[in-house]
Amino acid sequence: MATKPPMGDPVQDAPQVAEPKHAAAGLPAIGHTLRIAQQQMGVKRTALTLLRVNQKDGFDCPGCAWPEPDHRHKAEFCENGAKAVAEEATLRRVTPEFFAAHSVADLATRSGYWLGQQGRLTHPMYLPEGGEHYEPVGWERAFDIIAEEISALGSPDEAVFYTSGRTSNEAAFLYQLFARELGTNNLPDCSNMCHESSGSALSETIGIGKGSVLLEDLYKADLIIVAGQNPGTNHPRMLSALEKAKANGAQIISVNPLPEAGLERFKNPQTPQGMLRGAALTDLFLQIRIGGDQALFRLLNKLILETEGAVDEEFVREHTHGYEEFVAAAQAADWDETLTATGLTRAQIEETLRMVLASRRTIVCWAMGLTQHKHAVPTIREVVNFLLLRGNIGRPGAGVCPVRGHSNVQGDRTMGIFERPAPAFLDALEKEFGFAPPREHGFDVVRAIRALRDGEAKVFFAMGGNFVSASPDTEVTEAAMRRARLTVHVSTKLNRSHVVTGARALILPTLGRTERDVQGSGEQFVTVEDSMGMVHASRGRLAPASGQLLSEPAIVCRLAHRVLGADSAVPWEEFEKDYATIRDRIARVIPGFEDFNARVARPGGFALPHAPRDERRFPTATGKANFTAAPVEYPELPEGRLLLQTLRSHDQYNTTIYGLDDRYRGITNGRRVVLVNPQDARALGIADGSYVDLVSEWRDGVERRAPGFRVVHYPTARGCAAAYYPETNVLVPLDATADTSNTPASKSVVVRLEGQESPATRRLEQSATD
Ligand SMILES: Nc1nc2c(c(=O)[nH]1)N[C@H]1C(S)=C(S)[C@@H](COP(=O)(O)OP(=O)(O)OC[C@H]3O[C@@H](n4cnc5c(=O)[nH]c(N)nc54)[C@H](O)[C@@H]3O)O[C@H]1N2
Ligand SMILES: Nc1nc2c(c(=O)[nH]1)N[C@H]1C(S)=C(S)[C@@H](COP(=O)(O)OP(=O)(O)OC[C@H]3O[C@@H](n4cnc5c(=O)[nH]c(N)nc54)[C@H](O)[C@@H]3O)O[C@H]1N2
Ligand code: SF4
Ligand SMILES: [Mo]
Repeated sequence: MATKPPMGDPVQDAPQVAEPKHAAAGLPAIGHTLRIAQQQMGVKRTALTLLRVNQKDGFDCPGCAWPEPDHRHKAEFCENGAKAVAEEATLRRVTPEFFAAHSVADLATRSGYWLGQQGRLTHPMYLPEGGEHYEPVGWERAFDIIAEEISALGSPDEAVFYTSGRTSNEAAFLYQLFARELGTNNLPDCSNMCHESSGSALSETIGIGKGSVLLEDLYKADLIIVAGQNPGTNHPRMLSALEKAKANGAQIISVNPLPEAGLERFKNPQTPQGMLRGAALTDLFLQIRIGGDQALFRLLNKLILETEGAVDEEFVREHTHGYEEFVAAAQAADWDETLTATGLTRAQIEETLRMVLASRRTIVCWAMGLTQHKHAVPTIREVVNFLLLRGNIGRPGAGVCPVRGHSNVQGDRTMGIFERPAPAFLDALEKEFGFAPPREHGFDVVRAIRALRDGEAKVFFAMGGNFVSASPDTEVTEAAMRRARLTVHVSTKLNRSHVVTGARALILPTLGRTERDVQGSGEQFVTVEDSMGMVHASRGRLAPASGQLLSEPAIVCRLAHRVLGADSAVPWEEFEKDYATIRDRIARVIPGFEDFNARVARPGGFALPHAPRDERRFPTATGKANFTAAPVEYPELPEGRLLLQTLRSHDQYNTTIYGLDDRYRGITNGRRVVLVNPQDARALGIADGSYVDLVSEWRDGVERRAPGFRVVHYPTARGCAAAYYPETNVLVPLDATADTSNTPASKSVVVRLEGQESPATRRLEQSATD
């Protein structure tokens, strides 16, 4: 059986390169949206479906977690939202006949792109021990198999329950309830690889692991700093919000090793002027070296402290703790060290300071460019220090804005998908349901992989996602997965995690967001929480992709009922019949959801409480907002090496590949590219267009290699390189994680580039010798 992750088809993957773009959206985006959507759905279904995205009576966009504005247009979606919808609402199907025609070994040689392109899963499928093909299986038999393997475990802690961020609040609440009633907190989720560093840093410093701004705050800000985020691709409608903020007088600083097209200029497809000229968004671009952000904010903090009247002393006195220690650390910040760490000039930092001091209301937005580093948590804490100094938390137009990834990743966490649940949450569960939930912490993603690798976990269950492709150290993760007794995936689409299996495996096909969900009590809706803590309903309208699909809540209810049996303290059958009964329980267990059913019935939903934002109250251990004073860190780069960040192209949603283009970066028809600064490339003797292997260097001495990448000379910061995830996950060592949050450090991988002939030459040579 093939164990190596597939390289992608070399014929298909033949990257071409043109000049990067300097503006995002506009007419080409609309054409591109419709083309992709129509290929998957046809013309009529495209029109009907897209008109329902993000409408108050429609479904929540399955793309990112960016919030919807209160006043909605007819077309309330972006290009990448449309692609996410098309991916789910596709008319292509993966049927039992498909699995009969393709063995698991065959599927394991296909690229992730190919697997995803096959369409929606239609039937529960079972791979028996020693089997070569998945076979159709009835739902009841599938639940029996899971129950069999779970009851054979020495302890419930030998099972792992992963969640991706698309799962609804209702399904997530039931899923964690099941895991905990079974007796484990092994609830790793995609957040562990994503914004965990933000959650860690924010809970400690402001007392809640979520952002403190609402959409209106962006419109009131004087200064918005966007650090480590590429909204043009990953949160496209954030550009409309930034455009509006600018029209209201805000200035924007972007901090990024790459000049990202969307942040440079935005052509709003919803206005005629926008389509033509577009608006310049970034006022100041700080082309920072990878991992230099903590040093940058530390020096800015020192400079603020040195400026007469710049500190909001009243706020510091009334609301914060740890100031003296922080001041001492900030005073030690050093210009030379900061210039080295950031690659910026003195003039750029002075200009930044001028803009910071001119602003009375400042917001910092960030995403994976800050969270996926060894020192991600202290970096984000330094951002908090920066905002606290000038009282920029808990008043309009100011605050922290970690921009979340998956459309309900924040809601899943609110519902208790967390391997380290707060005691108060467990107490509330215990009181409501009358069983004693386990108190020991469970496995996060990295620990779950180790446990599977070491034979300590034997059953792996995933509520969505694509664990083996999204996780670091692909070869280690795949080997770990293959040691499991049973792997189970609740999924909409085929992906690599279905073909790298334990001894037995199940695929449980489920409804997507776009689809109608009818249960015993009639048609159901679910709820989601966006990146700004707004909760609202999502109601699918399309007929399900197949008559065999069960909803995620139904799958959990039936599984729990089967595994826990009559002893269960939870009315699983009632929950399956009527999701309003689940919401009644959520209302009693989770603060902020009081009267949930009534409030979510209102169009647009409601905002969850956020003490720092609403009342300037900081529910931390000290009862105040905490300044922190960690030592400044930045990555060290050995001679002749580059620091590689692994990021998203414009045509992908995490491990789902929509197409082979990255339009704004000028790359088409291929994904195996590595972007290198031309001066670095010259110094290393690597020509534009040449082919290299990426070899990662880590202290364990294991060679991790990703072969066959085309070098693209690209204006990234010096010493830095960029290549797409998930092809490069093979390079990210399992043990290379962020301190405190344990998030894989997938934005700072030390690599060397090793020369190689181009695949075309290799093919020619091969045919000459054949
Ligand atoms: N279309 C689409 N939308 C998505 C996704 C998708 O795959 N496709 N994924 C969703 C998910 S789950 C998430 S988490 C978000 C991800 O959203 P992003 O975080 O925007 O995604 P990345 O592509 O990882 O981009 C990271 C950005 O940080 C920059 N960066 C890298 N290292 C550093 C650094 O050290 N410092 C600074 N200042 N910048 C740095 C990179 O150049 C890049 O611009 O998007 C969500 N939305
Ligand atoms: N090197 C590197 N690795 C990374 C990152 C990086 O920047 N660099 N980013 C990390 C981040 S931020 C994240 S969030 C993770 C993402 O990790 P995951 O969330 O595990 O991965 P996705 O690719 O989003 O999952 C896609 C799969 O979800 C399933 N799916 C889609 N919709 C639904 C649904 O409604 N219900 C169910 N049950 N299944 C559904 C489909 O089968 C699809 O194949 O990857 C992380 N990995
Ligand atoms: S910005 Fe995000 S949530 Fe909004 S339409 Fe686009 S992909 Fe969907
Ligand atoms: Mo994410």
